Amino acid sequence: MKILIAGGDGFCGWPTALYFSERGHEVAIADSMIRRQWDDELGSNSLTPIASLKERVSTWKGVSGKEITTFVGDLTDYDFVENMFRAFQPDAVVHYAEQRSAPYSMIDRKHAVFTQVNNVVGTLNVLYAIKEIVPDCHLIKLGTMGEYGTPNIDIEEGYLTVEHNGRQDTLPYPKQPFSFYHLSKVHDSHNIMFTCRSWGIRATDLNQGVVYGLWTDETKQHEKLYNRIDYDGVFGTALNRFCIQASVGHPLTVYGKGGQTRAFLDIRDTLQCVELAALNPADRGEFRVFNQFTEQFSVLELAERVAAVAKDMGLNPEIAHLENPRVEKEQHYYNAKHTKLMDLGLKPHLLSDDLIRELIETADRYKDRVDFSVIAPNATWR
Ligand code: USQ
Repeated sequence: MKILIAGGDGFCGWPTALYFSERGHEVAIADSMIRRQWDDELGSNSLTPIASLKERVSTWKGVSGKEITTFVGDLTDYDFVENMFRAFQPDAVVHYAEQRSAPYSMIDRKHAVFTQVNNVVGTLNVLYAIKEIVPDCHLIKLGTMGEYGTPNIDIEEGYLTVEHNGRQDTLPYPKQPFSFYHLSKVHDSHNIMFTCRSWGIRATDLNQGVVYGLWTDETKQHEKLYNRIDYDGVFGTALNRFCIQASVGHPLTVYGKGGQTRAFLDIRDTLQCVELAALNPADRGEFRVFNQFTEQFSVLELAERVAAVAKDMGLNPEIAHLENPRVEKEQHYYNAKHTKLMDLGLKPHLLSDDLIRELIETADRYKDRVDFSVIAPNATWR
């Protein structure tokens, strides 16, 4: 299969590109390199040192003998998108190329506008390129569990069957997202659904939870293949941040009470899920939605898990309850369905103490790279 990985230099995209390449698919990466510029803007960095995209793909060629094509450019530039689609003619596009941080989108007006323009326009351009150039191509779009928010009823996979005034219909599940970033993915979902209905596009919206972990079979093979891992208050996410904090002796930053419950998955399962979607494409005109996660945890539960492992390792972890910079429920009902990927054959890597230990050890190896001044959350929702 010819697979285009948009956002293929990022935390999920890079390991996905290697995973498909390893399995014999013809892979191309599209990336504007903007994730690296956000590090410069925020004065932050990846815990692990990361090679340039050029070095990454040439190292992969050396290690595996396999070629990955790269297209460096921005999806909001339609000339770039059009030329790339004409040159590569993908059978599937895995679309990660979005601004994916909720706090970044909430910094100020400029960052909110940037996030929504970047994400919504980039996806629209991909939809037009599919329609005009490769109408049979399957769009595998990374959405987010955060599109649903935290309703007081079970969360279904994309759709809810509703009875109203004696009539029944199956409708898109109501969306109550957490941030301007999460809203951008809601807007994407609506645009994609519309083009499935109007143009017969085939699409899968993967509503992914919070991804944790770092290492995959491929990224482990050479230090120039290492993946990035974020620990700062803007791009770092709950579990990975807690492991790195425990390792370097920073209090674990639970926001508020910590009863916020979210859906989580191991990065190795991200790769499996995307592969399952690619190998079992949506039909023409179908807008398919999968909830992509394996377990749900409250933030405090995760901090306690990490603290227990860290203690076992002889560390002295502390859990801090910081004033919550976000506007979100800190105690709520949460029960999200996630059977569709399991039905396709997903074999989950559930959260283990071994994985937490490995992350703490990785952070210890690179502790000199950790800048304490970027750990605190600085963007507020208010
Ligand atoms: N949180 C803390 N302490 C921290 C970091 C986060 O208590 O140090 C809390 C937040 O308040 C929130 C929860 O943990 O309640 C999750 O926050 P997060 O920063 O780990 O993840 P989030 O902002 O939700 O975004 C991440 C990814 C995003 C993806 C989303 C999936 O950055 O791209 O869409 O996870 S989901 O959470 O299901 O919406």
